[in-house]
Amino acid sequence: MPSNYTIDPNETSGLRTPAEGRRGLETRQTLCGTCDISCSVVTEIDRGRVVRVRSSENPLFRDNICMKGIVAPKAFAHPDRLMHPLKRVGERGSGQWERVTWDEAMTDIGARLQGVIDRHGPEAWAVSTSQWNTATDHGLGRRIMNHVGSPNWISGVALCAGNTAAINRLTYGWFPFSDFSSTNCIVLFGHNPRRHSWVPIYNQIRRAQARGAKLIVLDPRRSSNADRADLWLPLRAGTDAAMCLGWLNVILEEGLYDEDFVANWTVGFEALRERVAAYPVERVAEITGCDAGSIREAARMYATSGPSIIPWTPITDMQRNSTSAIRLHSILRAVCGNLDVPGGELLQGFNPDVVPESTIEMHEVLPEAQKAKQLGSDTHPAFTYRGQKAVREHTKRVWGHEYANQVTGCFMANPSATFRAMAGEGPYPVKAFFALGNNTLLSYANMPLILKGMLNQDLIVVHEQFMTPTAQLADYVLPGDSWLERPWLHDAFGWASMVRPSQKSMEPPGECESTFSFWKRLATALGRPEVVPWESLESFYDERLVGTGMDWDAFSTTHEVYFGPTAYRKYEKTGFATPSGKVELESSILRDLGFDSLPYFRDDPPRDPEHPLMMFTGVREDEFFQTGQRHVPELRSRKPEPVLYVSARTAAEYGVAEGDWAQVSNRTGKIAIRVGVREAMPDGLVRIPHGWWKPEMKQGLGHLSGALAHADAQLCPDDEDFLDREQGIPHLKGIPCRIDRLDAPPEGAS
Ligand SMILES: Nc1nc2c(c(=O)[nH]1)N[C@H]1C(S)=C(S)[C@@H](COP(=O)(O)OP(=O)(O)OC[C@H]3O[C@@H](n4cnc5c(=O)[nH]c(N)nc54)[C@H](O)[C@@H]3O)O[C@H]1N2
Ligand SMILES: Nc1nc2c(c(=O)[nH]1)N[C@H]1C(S)=C(S)[C@@H](COP(=O)(O)OP(=O)(O)OC[C@H]3O[C@@H](n4cnc5c(=O)[nH]c(N)nc54)[C@H](O)[C@@H]3O)O[C@H]1N2
Ligand code: SF4
Ligand SMILES: [Mo]
Repeated sequence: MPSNYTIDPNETSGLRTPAEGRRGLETRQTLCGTCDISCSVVTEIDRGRVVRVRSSENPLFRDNICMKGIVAPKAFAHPDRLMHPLKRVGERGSGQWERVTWDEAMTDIGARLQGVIDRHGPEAWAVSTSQWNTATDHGLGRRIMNHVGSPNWISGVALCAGNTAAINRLTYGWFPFSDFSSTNCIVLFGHNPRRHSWVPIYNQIRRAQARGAKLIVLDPRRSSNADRADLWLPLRAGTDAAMCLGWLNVILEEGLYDEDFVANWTVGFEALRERVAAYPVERVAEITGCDAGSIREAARMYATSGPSIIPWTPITDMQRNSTSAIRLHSILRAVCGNLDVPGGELLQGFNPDVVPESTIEMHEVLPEAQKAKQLGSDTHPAFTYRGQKAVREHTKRVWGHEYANQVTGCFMANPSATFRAMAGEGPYPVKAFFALGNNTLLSYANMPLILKGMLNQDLIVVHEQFMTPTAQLADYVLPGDSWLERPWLHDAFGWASMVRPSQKSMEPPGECESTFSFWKRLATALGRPEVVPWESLESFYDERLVGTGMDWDAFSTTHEVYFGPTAYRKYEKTGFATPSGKVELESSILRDLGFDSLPYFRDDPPRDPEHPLMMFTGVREDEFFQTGQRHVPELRSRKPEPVLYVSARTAAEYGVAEGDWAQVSNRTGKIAIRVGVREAMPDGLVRIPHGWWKPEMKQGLGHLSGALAHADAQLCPDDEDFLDREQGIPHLKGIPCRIDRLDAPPEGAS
């Protein structure tokens, strides 16, 4: 995710802090890419290899490092690291590979992709990537797809910040980021940063609390941030939208909103008031399971302590009511006067000196007829080209860019619709699938459907560092470099206007290459070398940095962070980038798309007696980033097995105890998992960790290194009842399930 680092507005740019290596070792100023928060770190290099990673000395970034960053040099030097291009020789998923050269691989990939395009049209090519991890894609994948004619790009950002960016734009035209530095009140809707999980945000919250800022946490579980909060509301999982409606009810009824801002800069206030009146606090208390008194207290605290922030949270990105919940956060920010004010929610735009990824992507070359074919845009349009069409001209007017693609999430295909098309159940076939830095099988809902879709492909290409379950099903597995082995220009994905360089620390091992190089090779293999004209990442950066007056070399050796002076309340001059030019409390865009123009709460489907428990996936484990790192002994030894959490009473009720093996199942699938009894869990709720597979277990179809037995995606449904209406993203925060004790441990258990 883009960095929510808070910057003193009086500074202009943070010049590099000199970093001394131990024993005179060479150092590089780098951004850790092991997870998606990109901590500023220093690498120490001995005889061409990174031997140590430590946090930057710069006061802006000091102490931002976790165990995954520290262990990265060992993790990337692991003997299982993919070093050479591999071509499948047996049946798909048989685990039989032949080593080939990059040139052989790319020539064949180009020809086979062209064959799919010739047979089925360019829309038959889908790509799934994680901009977070690969980090050097820089929009080049979109650029090639746009030139070739495919709109079917999906990403993990559909469940994480990318979709939030798209939904925020519906209300006020841009996705703001929170100013922790001078805020008086922080509200965490579930979000739970820790010492080893997005440590920069953890540190910012702690610093804000130390200078007196209030903290409100909404979490069904007594999380570590709940423990340190001024107010903790243990709401029922999946009820965040109802909670926000209750807060608004209090805020509007008690007149705690910013009347001037509402009068001058919003539309739809009366309609909102009417909607909110349908959610009196008593009703909200019933829905959320929180007492009415603390709901009122929290609403008042947020509205009256200002400036207050509701930092982006992934929790409401993954709910049945996600669009309403995200809109409600936006509406709370706006009516309480927190937009674009110091200590509030900053709307920054792109850095004017640096060419943004949105420009690189060239969405303007994809014909409207191809945009219209984007999968899912007919049923769940919110973050597709169709859903975002109405903000295009206004974004151009206010932010200077028609296709501003914040957090890469504003013009995506719908993942579930894409997997259905891959499985032959869509409006047209998808027959070629590329995954770059994304363990697709495990990283969306409904793994059985994704598997079916992958088995129905004519061509699968995976660019990876390790032989993941997804890679095991590919026709070609291509070895990716790591963040230690490439330069990187981090433009905060258009979320903030801050730009940071990361220097290359060492040469990639074997034949590992960057995604930049992959896309450049693909453009050439498709007979379109002019689409990626830059010779190297460095020359590409030289061009993007022209407006700074520096080339990459000068920029990366002198700057650790680059930003301009912060201006506030810019909307007073430009208006907001919405059709009305105001904050749309009632959304004209959603109305025109055929949806409710006001936020609402849709309750769970009726309980199913076969599956009496509720589960949510998440609560990231400190040791791993998403589906990664299970191969790293230093980390895995701390957490050898997946573990669910339940309360003591729920464990007793279902006949399981701490350390037992259990089966968790529902109508989508089943997994085997160890039981952990935790006081912090409410009764009846089960927490399932994300992304489990075991690299040491048997590879290939039928096994997939334990992913079939352990991945949370086996339990996440994506039928309509469990999809958000407007975006079509899956509900991962309130899925029915049951727990049964297993008499014997599953295969591969330690
Ligand atoms: N079922 C389910 N799905 C989810 C979630 C969930 O909780 N449950 N969480 C969602 C969230 S919050 C997010 S952010 C997304 C995350 O989705 P992603 O960020 O795509 O994460 P992963 O799918 O774990 O894939 C990362 C893969 O990239 C590889 N990799 C790492 N660095 C590089 C690199 O530099 N180059 C290349 N080529 N490969 C690299 C790693 O080995 C790993 O296999 O998933 C979302 N999907
Ligand atoms: N070590 C480590 N750090 C990571 C990651 C990792 O994989 N490992 N992943 C990174 C990524 S991509 C992301 S998106 C973040 C995610 O990290 P967080 O935002 O912290 O999300 P989770 O850890 O999934 O869950 C946070 C809290 O949400 C609560 N919760 C569950 N359901 C609900 C609900 O319906 N409503 C509310 N209000 N709360 C609920 C849970 O009890 C939990 O305490 O972590 C990032 N940091
Ligand atoms: S939190 Fe850890 S893994 Fe993530 S960027 Fe920072 S050091 Fe790297
Ligand atoms: Mo995420």
